[in-house]
Amino acid sequence: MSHCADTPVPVRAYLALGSNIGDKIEHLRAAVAAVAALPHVRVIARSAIYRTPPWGKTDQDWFANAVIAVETALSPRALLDACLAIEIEQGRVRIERWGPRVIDIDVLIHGEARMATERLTLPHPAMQERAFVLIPLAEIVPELVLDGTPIAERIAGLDSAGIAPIATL
Ligand code: A4P
Ligand code: MG
Repeated sequence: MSHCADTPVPVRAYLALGSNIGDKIEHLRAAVAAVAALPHVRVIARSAIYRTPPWGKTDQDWFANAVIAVETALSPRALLDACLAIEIEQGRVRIERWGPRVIDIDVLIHGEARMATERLTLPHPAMQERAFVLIPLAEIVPELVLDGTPIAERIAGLDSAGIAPIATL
């Protein structure tokens, strides 16, 4: 098989989804449908939807969280911009850091990409501290190793209290 120089080889990327306003489950499902409709993006795996206690800013409603795997020819920046556009389309308004949100879509990993720019840091810098990200991620890619540590080992070192699957994505 050959590839044209101007046609990037698709890479595997992982996206984290979160919602804690209104019909959370429906918001996650709508976001995945929107991701699946993007050109040059194919959804290849989806975790369950998990109910998770609020992290960081704890005086807010529980979250619905999930992770999907995609295969994409989009660059990291193009994929991020597409995710941010979906957030806006679904009515996200940024009020406060870590505050309530209709939908949050984070790019966790994009192939082998490693970068730290003003717009985008990859792999996502906070994912290793967040059971609400790693538990759904481990469901779809249990063999993942993060900076030399198997994902299950990472999860074992985190507080997973109150995190449980509640629906299919
Ligand atoms: N950005 C940089 N790197 C990335 C990346 N890898 N993926 C930039 C996505 N965005 C990235 O994001 C702000 C900017 O980060 C983006 O415009 C992009 O250019 P944001 O989502 O608007 O910011 P935020 O969500 O208000 O702040 P922050 O720190 O990103 O919040 P988090 O980390 O998303 O945390 N508890 C539970 N249980 N479940 C949750 O989902 N989420 C949060 C928010 C807090 N507590 C939670 C949950
Ligand atoms: Mg975000």
